[in-house]
Amino acid sequence: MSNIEQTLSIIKPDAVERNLANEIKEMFKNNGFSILKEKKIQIEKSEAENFYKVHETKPFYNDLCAYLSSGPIVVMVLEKDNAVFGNRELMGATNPNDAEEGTIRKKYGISIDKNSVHGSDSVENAKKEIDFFFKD
Ligand code: IDP
Ligand code: MG
Repeated sequence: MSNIEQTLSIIKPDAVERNLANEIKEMFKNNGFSILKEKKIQIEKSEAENFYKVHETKPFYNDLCAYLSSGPIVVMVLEKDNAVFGNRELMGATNPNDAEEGTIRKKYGISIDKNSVHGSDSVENAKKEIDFFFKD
């Protein structure tokens, strides 16, 4: 049975800065994702703080929010069968050193903070994150 889902993907500043957005988008398309919506933006630190609210107690929260707002990002709504899990698989582990061969983070990630992409971790969070960036 098919289970079409949408998920939110962000190409983070380290990857946009290295002009990797098109290559990363090709990886999504080659893995069966449709890019339904897409925009290149730069967000304020306060917006990053709202986006990453779940991490507010973590020691890396401040650096994470400073980083996500440090340069342009590409925000996308991806769709395919089981898109949330499929995107997490294609992204690879949070730390690029632990990511499997063939994943985006293995291929392009520099470090645990500059790990090139964000992806929603559940269907519920995907809905919230899509609304966060694309609600008119
Ligand atoms: P995820 O991006 O794989 O879902 P999360 O645990 O949700 O990973 O963390 C969000 C982001 O915070 C990560 O992508 C990474 O950039 C950063 N991060 C996570 N853990 C650490 C850490 O221990 N040190 C520095 N940055 C971290
Ligand atoms: Mg996460």
